Amino acid sequence: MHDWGFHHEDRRRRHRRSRHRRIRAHRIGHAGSGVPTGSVDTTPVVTRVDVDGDLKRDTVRLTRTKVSQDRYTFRITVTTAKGKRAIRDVHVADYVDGTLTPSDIWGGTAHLDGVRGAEIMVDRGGNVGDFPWPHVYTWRNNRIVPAVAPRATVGDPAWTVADHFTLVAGYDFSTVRGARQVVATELKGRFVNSERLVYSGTRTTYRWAGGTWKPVRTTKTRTLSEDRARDLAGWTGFTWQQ
Ligand SMILES: [Ca+2]
Repeated sequence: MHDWGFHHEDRRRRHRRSRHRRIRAHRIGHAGSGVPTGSVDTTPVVTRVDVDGDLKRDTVRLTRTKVSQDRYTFRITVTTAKGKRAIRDVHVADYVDGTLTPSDIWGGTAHLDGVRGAEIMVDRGGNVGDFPWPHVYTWRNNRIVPAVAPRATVGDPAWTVADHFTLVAGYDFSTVRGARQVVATELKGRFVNSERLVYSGTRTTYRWAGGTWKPVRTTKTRTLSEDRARDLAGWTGFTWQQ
């Protein structure tokens, strides 16, 4: 039973690695044949979306500003349509070899909370390990600040997203009677025999009120099949814009 679990994990990890390689190959291909093998393409990610809520599109850039022995510094720069600029530095541990690029950690932009303007997501996990470590940033009072996940704290604002045999977690966003709402799912996986993995856990509904996610109710799930559980993994109800 245990062995099977580890095989399962290996398989997913291999799958992720090969996908990652394909994406990287694609990007290098895009940069043209002049990129020598082994060099790091640190081309910024640049996108245009309204961040400050005035309905005019702003420019969002994610750049890699520094690599030290044990961490990267990436920088989010938002330049508004009116020309205001705000920056936020984001650190990512360097477990590998200094090759992480802005597009590797870029998650996209999307309107999540009840304040007008898009949020910005980056994965501070740096594509290492079995779980992403998403951090979301938002525009408040001319600054870019962490958008704290429901149930999280300013000190540890990360969102919990997983699609793994031990844990499935995700967020389903919607607008209900004019109010933004999110249902956070956390399910633990359990093998009932060597072939069959099931999940159970909680789903908590939060509503945006008074500038924060207010818990509304928590329900326990029944025992869910692997397929049903995985439908609840990650970000649903919207699409991160690249
Ligand atoms: Ca704007």
